[in-house]
Amino acid sequence: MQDEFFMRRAIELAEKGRFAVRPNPLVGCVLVRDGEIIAEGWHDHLGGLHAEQMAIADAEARGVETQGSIAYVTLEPCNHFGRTPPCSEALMWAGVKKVIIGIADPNPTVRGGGVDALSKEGIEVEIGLLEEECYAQMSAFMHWCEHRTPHVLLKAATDNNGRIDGDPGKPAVRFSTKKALEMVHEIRRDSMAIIVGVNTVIRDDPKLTVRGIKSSADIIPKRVVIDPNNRIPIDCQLMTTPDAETYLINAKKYDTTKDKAHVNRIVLPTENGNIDVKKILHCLGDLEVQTLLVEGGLETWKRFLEQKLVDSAHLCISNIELDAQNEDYFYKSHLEEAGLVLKEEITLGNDIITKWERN
Ligand code: AOF
Ligand code: ZN
Repeated sequence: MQDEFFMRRAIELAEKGRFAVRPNPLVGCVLVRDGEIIAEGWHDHLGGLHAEQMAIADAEARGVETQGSIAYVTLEPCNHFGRTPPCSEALMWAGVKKVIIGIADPNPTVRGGGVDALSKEGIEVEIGLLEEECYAQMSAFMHWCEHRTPHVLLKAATDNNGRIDGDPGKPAVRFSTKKALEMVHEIRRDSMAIIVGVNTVIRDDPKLTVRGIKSSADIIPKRVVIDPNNRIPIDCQLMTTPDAETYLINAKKYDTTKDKAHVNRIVLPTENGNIDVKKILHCLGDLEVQTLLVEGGLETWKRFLEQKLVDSAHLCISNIELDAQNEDYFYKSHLEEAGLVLKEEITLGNDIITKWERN
């Protein structure tokens, strides 16, 4: 029970690095002696100390002896020289007698190495304490290590008939509550990239930035447009505002002399005029994008859903009626057919937000 208490504290500490460490995982560590926490650490920002090293430095700074202590760490200590020297060595050097680990590190560059290196030095190692909680906290990193593609979240908003668009040039759906709009920006902030089809850019000229909520300049999501035939208007917000990197997925090389510095182009092959979304996911995975938000429109949602590439979805149904001339509809059944299951339903004023997960 005591062990769980200490690991829970390590998980709590890891949370302090949320958004600032990606694409690295959230990791926390406590050093314990005689049943008491003597030092704490967490991975605080990309390129910063790893959790174990911060905990050791914390002890040193306060003149606390680490010899003979037990380390509780949410992720297997690394055993490689990356942005920082190996944590396995730091733990040995600190004289830790035992290391209790939440979950093994599936990153191919460090896999298994940490546990082996510690065991070889005669340090006792236990693995798997509160593994599920540790996994959940690092799920984006874990998913990416396993598949080398991002976790895909689809976000759609409709009126109460399932219509998705009203007047062009205005936001697709005017949510009836401020909280619902804030949720949209929260899921943008939680994503490392946001993808739309070029038709959405032509129609709505979105900025695809995080606004109106607490955020950080370090975590600006990339903006990605599927645009095989280079139809993007040169004067649209994505092309003219350098607020975030913009990536255009094209089917061939185009003249880029008019592109601003924040615009990047990626050329991918087409099949029947379409770029395979699976290839886009691989490409984004190579750019270390671990979480992708699919914002629309209908064509783009369908392409991801048809290939069963959507891992979770948020569908907001607002109690309003959009322009009756519009014929684009999106229903819960689209999600069900793609293997998604309803997990949660939240009512915010006149908006109903449903949350879906892959079964
Ligand atoms: C640890 N403790 O606190 C973290 C670990 O780029 P680097 O050098 O920071 O290394 C990143 C990799 O190290 C990351 O992909 C993951 O495998 C592991 N993260 N390991 O021992 C930590 N954040
Ligand atoms: Zn490390």
